[in-house]
Amino acid sequence: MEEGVQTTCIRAESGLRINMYIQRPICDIIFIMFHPHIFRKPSCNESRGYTLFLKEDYMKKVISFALVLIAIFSMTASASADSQTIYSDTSVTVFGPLDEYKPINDPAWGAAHQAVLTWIHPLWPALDPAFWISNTYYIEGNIAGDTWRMFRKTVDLCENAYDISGTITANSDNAEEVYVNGTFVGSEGTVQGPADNGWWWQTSKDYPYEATGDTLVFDFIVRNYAGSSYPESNPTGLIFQISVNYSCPLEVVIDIKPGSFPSCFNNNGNGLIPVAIFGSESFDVRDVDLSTVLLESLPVAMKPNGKYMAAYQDVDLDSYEDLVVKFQDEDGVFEPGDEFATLTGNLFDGTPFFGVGDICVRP
Ligand SMILES: [Ca+2]
Ligand SMILES: [Ca+2]
Ligand SMILES: [Ca+2]
Ligand SMILES: [Ca+2]
Repeated sequence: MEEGVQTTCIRAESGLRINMYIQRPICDIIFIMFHPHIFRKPSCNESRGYTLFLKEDYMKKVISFALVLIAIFSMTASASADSQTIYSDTSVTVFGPLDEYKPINDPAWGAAHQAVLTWIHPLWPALDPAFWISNTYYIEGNIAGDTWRMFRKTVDLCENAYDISGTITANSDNAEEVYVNGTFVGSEGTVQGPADNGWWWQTSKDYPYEATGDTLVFDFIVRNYAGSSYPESNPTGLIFQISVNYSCPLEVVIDIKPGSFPSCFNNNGNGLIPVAIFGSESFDVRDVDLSTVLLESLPVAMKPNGKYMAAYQDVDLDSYEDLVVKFQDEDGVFEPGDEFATLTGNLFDGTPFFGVGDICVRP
């Protein structure tokens, strides 16, 4: 991804949609500022950019604000490659302690709390710039027996992220189990069963993982072995570094029922829904593999002769060829009240893409 802010504004009939390639903290600030005016939750992603969907009555104000933003952040913002590195800090949530082992998501873990920086044993190895964290600075309460804590870090990637993999490097006092999106990926020390009192806190362990999903949830169950009642002689904590490598699909511009707004159709389980997929300088619609295109779960409809209902034409007269595909509506795919539908597909080279368009479903 090239440096700088790349901004495109698309005037959807129902409002304004702005894509900006900006850094995550800026994205978060914008979301807070515009929250009452956003009609679709934005995706904050450094590599894919930030997509705002704004209500119609707010469009004019936003246009001027967007221009200011471009001026400000074109100096500082840079899009990253599709990778992130996450370090343990106080953004992690923590559950427990419990005095017995429970699996992740067990109701016994109770409410989540923010992690705090914990007292650091002088012999614990560092993993800069990650922090040793726990639920309290000093270990508390029932330290005559073993205790278990669960730590959770949630990482947003992008819509329809794919090819997700990375390595979790973690260390804990005394033993940990590691999960990604609920799947066990490894452990060090004995988290369940009799404690073996190995000095597992001396060493970090690497946990390679692969995953699917727009969001990754990393869970760590950490067991502190029973020890003396003096907090500084039997501390507990977790430290980790997580690399995440992933790819994001191309986002393309579509118009469901091209040229008409609202884009209404009857929810009667029959009839054809046309969708325009707009080409651009960087997106040649002839690269689209029609056999992979779906509107939600609907494939492109076929003609009696076995060919796809698809036509190449310049719908918006911008001199770039567009692709109009038709979908046969089916019961249960759309419901009255649905406001958006997502079109997905692959290019012939396997690159996935998606686009979101407004819909209006007549009962
Ligand atoms: Ca360890
Ligand atoms: Ca300990
Ligand atoms: Ca439309
Ligand atoms: Ca066009």
